[in-house]
Amino acid sequence: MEPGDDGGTGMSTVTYSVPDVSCGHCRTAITNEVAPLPGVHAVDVDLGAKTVTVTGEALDEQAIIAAIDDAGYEVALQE
Ligand SMILES: [Cu+2]
Repeated sequence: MEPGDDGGTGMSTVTYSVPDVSCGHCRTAITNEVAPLPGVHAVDVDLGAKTVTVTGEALDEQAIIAAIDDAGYEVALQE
């Protein structure tokens, strides 16, 4: 999926690799840190793929990385 697939509303999607997520607690901890950030509309933690996908407007990639780090997880931007 490409950023901007939704027809130009300014929404984009960024996926992060978070290798240590393993259970619902991880999902809740990360969601609670990332969801309140400016522009974030949705946070999807995939426990199988070990990724966090954030959808929103004018996302601050570094702020999201810092938030996941604050939750206690190693994180990298997934290319
Ligand atoms: Cu967990």
